[in-house]
Amino acid sequence: MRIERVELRHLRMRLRTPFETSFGCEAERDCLVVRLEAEGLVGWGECAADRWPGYSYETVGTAWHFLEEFAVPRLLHGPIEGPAEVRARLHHLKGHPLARAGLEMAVWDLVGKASSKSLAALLGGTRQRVAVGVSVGIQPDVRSLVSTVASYIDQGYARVKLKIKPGRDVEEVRAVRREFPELRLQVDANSAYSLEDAAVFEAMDDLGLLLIEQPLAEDDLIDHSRLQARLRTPVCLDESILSLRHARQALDVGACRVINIKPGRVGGLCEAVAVHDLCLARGVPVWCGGMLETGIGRAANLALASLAGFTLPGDISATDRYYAEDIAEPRFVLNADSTITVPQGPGLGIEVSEAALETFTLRRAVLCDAGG
Ligand code: OSB
Ligand code: MG
Repeated sequence: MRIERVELRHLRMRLRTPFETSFGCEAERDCLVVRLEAEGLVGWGECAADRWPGYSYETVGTAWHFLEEFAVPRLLHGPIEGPAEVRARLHHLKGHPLARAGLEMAVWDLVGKASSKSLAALLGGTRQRVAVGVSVGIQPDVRSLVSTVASYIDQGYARVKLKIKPGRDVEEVRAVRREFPELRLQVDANSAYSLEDAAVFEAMDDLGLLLIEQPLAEDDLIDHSRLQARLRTPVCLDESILSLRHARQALDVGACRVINIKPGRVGGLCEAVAVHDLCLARGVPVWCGGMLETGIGRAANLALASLAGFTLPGDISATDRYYAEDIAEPRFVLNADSTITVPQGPGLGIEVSEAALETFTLRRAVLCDAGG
């Protein structure tokens, strides 16, 4: 197909409640939305980079630069076969996985619409509903943490992830565990610790956690393998895994026993499926992480999480948990069994409201094929 027109939008959306992690607190979420036009069809993609480089070095600003100057011109140059070709055309460019994933997602949406197949079907999904949980930010104090967790359990979430940071860890997790002895519980440190803090994680080893996510620095597989050797609880890597190669090497050196797959972080859905396939072949459980996406990115995450190897609940919560107003319909709702239904319509299976989009837009650019 020939991509004729590309529109980029920088959005800013207010979160229902501020989200605090070890790298900061945000009340608004920025992202970059990609809209492609090809042969009468429209494809949507979301780049999950944020306003500032807290989770990743990428920001909406760097993604915009990468897409506008380098990636989009390569896609506008001649017809493309499909998503794998996006990856191939950008192969000689370094870095910027979140940016390239946003562009690739929009091509997946186009391909799905052109072939009347859902993204889940294109990726090889095997289930219609996926098990999900909720990621709970750092709260002002232990009491409000316990009551926030209680309210999510009341809403039907059967798995809870607690964000932790130095000084706000063992005691808080213990308090939640004491209140909810049977809860499927896990923690995420977003790389805030070093190996000298191993005692913190050893103290959590008896709390029956499903996993400990990204305790140490993102570029440190060696210390993660030393930490994992000291724990019975599986270490799960998020920030450290930017590609299939990282996943293979992390497993080879015993740096983790579980992997959080985010299509954005690994540069797109093609690479995400490859990481999934590797883990499935090696018997390593995976789950789909989240980045506080809009309905666009969440639809893609649901499709990905429908693959057979996603055996742990994803960070894919109902639309209500994130935004009072979203840019896509339908809104995602939590089923009574702590699952969310995978969209079945063509492509991402959602309708994006251009009017809603407009209200959140800070900046917009249109790029067309110079040749016509
Ligand atoms: O580390 O998993 C993370 C949100 C933004 C950036 C990084 C992370 C997160 C979350 C929230 O934990 C997951 C979600 O519900 O989207
Ligand atoms: Mg994480």
